Amino acid sequence: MTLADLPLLAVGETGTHRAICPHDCPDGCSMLVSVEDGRATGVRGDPDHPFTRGGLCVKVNNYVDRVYSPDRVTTPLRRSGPKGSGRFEPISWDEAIAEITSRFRAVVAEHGAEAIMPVSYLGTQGTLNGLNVGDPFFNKLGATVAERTFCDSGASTAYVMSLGPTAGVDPESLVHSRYIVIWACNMVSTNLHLWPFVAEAQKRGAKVVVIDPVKHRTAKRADWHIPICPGTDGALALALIHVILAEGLTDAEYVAEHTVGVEDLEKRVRDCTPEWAAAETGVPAEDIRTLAREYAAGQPSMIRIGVAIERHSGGGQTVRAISCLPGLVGAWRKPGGGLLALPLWAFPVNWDALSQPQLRPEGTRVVNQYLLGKALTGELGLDPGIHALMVYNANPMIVCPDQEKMVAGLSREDLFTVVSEQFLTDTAQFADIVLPATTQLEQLDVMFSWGHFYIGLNRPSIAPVGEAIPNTELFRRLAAAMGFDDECFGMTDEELIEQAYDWGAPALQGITPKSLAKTGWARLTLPDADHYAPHDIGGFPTPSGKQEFASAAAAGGNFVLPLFRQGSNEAQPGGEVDPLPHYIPPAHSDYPLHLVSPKAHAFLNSSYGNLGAQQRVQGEPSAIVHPADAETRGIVEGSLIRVFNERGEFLVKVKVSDEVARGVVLASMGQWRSQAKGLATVNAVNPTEFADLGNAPTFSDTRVEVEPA
Ligand SMILES: Nc1nc2c(c(=O)[nH]1)N[C@H]1C(S)=C(S)[C@@H](COP(=O)(O)OP(=O)(O)OC[C@H]3O[C@@H](n4cnc5c(=O)[nH]c(N)nc54)[C@H](O)[C@@H]3O)O[C@H]1N2
Ligand SMILES: Nc1nc2c(c(=O)[nH]1)N[C@H]1C(S)=C(S)[C@@H](COP(=O)(O)OP(=O)(O)OC[C@H]3O[C@@H](n4cnc5c(=O)[nH]c(N)nc54)[C@H](O)[C@@H]3O)O[C@H]1N2
Ligand code: SF4
Ligand SMILES: [Mo]
Repeated sequence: MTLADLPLLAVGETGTHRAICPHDCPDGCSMLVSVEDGRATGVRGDPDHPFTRGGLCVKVNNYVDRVYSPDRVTTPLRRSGPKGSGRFEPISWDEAIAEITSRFRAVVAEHGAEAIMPVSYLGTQGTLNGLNVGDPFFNKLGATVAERTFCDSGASTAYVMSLGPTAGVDPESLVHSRYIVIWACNMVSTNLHLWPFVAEAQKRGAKVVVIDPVKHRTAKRADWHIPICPGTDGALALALIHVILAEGLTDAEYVAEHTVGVEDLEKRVRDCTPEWAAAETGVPAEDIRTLAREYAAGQPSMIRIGVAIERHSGGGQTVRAISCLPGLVGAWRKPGGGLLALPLWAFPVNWDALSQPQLRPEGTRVVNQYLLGKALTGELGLDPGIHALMVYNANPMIVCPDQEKMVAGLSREDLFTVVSEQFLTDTAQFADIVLPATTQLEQLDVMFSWGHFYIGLNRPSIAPVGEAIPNTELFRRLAAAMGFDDECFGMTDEELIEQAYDWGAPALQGITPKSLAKTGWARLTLPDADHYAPHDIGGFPTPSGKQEFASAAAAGGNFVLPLFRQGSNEAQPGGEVDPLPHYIPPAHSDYPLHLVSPKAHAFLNSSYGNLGAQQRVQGEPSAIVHPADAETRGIVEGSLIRVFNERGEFLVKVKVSDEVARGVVLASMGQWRSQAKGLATVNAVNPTEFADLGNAPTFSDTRVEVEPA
């Protein structure tokens, strides 16, 4: 079966084409693309898709302006000025591939293959072109394995330790929730299409609680906003457990039948009183008691954790503690109850087929991309050092900490850097070779979602702009030029789709690439959201089959899931892990203010940070400082401030507002360095320390000082 021969609109044919938004966003929206005479003229949300419901978002509404932006990279480019000057000259694809492969070969000959490192993330989250697209090539090459724990790795490790790799609840079931706790997630900005389900529940009488140091768009729509000191959520969660156990608010039958370790948990939280947690978190003890009582009584109750929850020293244990709550109160019993984190596990993705881990020489070293600045400047003591870098689907200059070191590293004359991109990002500006990448309207892919249960097929609606190619084609060309002849390197996109999923799996009954080509998307074959309570009678994919308060997997030590490290199961991060959840306070610092750097409303990570329409919505780069903190520092609204610590500094305009808790500074991420006053953004001050589990970043564990600039 091939997709090519289906009676569907041909690429560029006038009419309405189907697509799926490519972005690293839980919503996975279904898009309709209008095409006239080979040119896309507009995109809109698919009204029939139960999650998209006819709307996209401020980032993607004008996607065609991204596709046809005059700033698109449309041919391969070779650097023609000093590193970082942004001066390039066009070259042919043949020249580009020849230069890359000859430089790679020279590096291998002189330093060994581990001197080459890929850097990639989720510019597109397509199954083919996304996270794992380069893995077979770099595994075969024997290059340094890139560990990619940017997002949700720590939370995923913790979640799997507690519950196993379960898809968990259906996000659409939230309409049935009676009590919804949105914990470290600015849903209205970052998971917009889930909000209507929450709003519907709220209309039906559910109480919506937001736990967040920031009174953001979502908090303003909640019934109760609980401001918390960043990095202390673990204390709050343990105190909630304490109250639930001490006051006998558990679902005793559920606990007895479907959970493991409640006696040990009870001992563990004995001293975690609301008063203790109040001192840590800044949340009054009476509020903690009220929250525990309401959460336990409000069945079915739901907790939606955001990604930021993992981002501090004890982030993993925080997720472990939070994940105990639904088991204790029996929230899993009914649709609308449980824990919503990453429903990705519902999709039967064949990760090993995507990564081809068996091609990798045994014992190949692993370097985490968060440490890239240090790796490039020699601070990690790597032997061999990194001499060639290939960046695709990522903008490390903006999304990684240690920005000053990143600049220093990427400026090295003896480093050969290739960047595959749609735009000359701050990273691409430092490349030796830039390669033009297609957008979603120009490529074929199958799309899973980490925010709903619909799989989708994205067929190309227009021909590639200029000489842009999909990532799959890029790695086919590189592999051919390197002489790699394993079967996977010769596969077409259609063939890659066949092996990317277990199409015979229960979740894909009646769904094939061919059927998806017709319908665009399909709900996984699971019960509908009104009747879906996957753990109503336990059945967790853990060693015990129960929810594990005391986790057998945790007792085995810390780990990073293989999908975040090119399929590698070797050399997992060290460190024993207490099988019971516990509290790890934020790291010590001499700087007084807590900095959080969440997502920008109008950018998608750093994507769109260069585009006018989104810049206008986002407004000038700014930081929010609490009025009391501003006053003691002589900072006035609208002025320029310096945000700094021992690692670096950046300059932004200040907004003085009690939207942030006292002692908290907010500077959203995504702004481009080249457009920032002082040529630095928020990741100039963020730490490279890992959280306790899954090598998660610690963005929410950053302390700074601010002063007038
Ligand atoms: N508009 C927009 N949408 C996006 C993205 C984007 O860049 N822009 N990016 C996408 C991606 S990749 C992801 S991972 C998701 C992430 O989306 P979310 O899960 O919403 O994560 P963040 O925006 O990082 O942070 C959410 C909230 O966590 C709060 N927070 C920070 N530290 C703490 C803490 O220690 N405790 C508590 N309780 N709260 C804390 C912040 O104040 C912020 O309001 O969004 C996706 N959607
Ligand atoms: N301070 C701070 N830092 C953070 C975060 C935070 O909350 N605060 N969040 C972290 C999180 S959750 C994430 S997910 C990461 C995100 O990190 P990244 O995934 O690196 O996100 P982007 O900045 O959007 O960069 C993706 C790049 O890929 C390019 N691209 C898009 N599609 C394609 C394609 O098909 N092919 C190729 N070759 N390129 C393509 C885009 O143009 C864009 O420049 O950032 C992390 N960094
Ligand atoms: S970025 Fe998210 S909300 Fe916006 S269109 Fe894409 S999937 Fe939908
Ligand atoms: Mo993310």
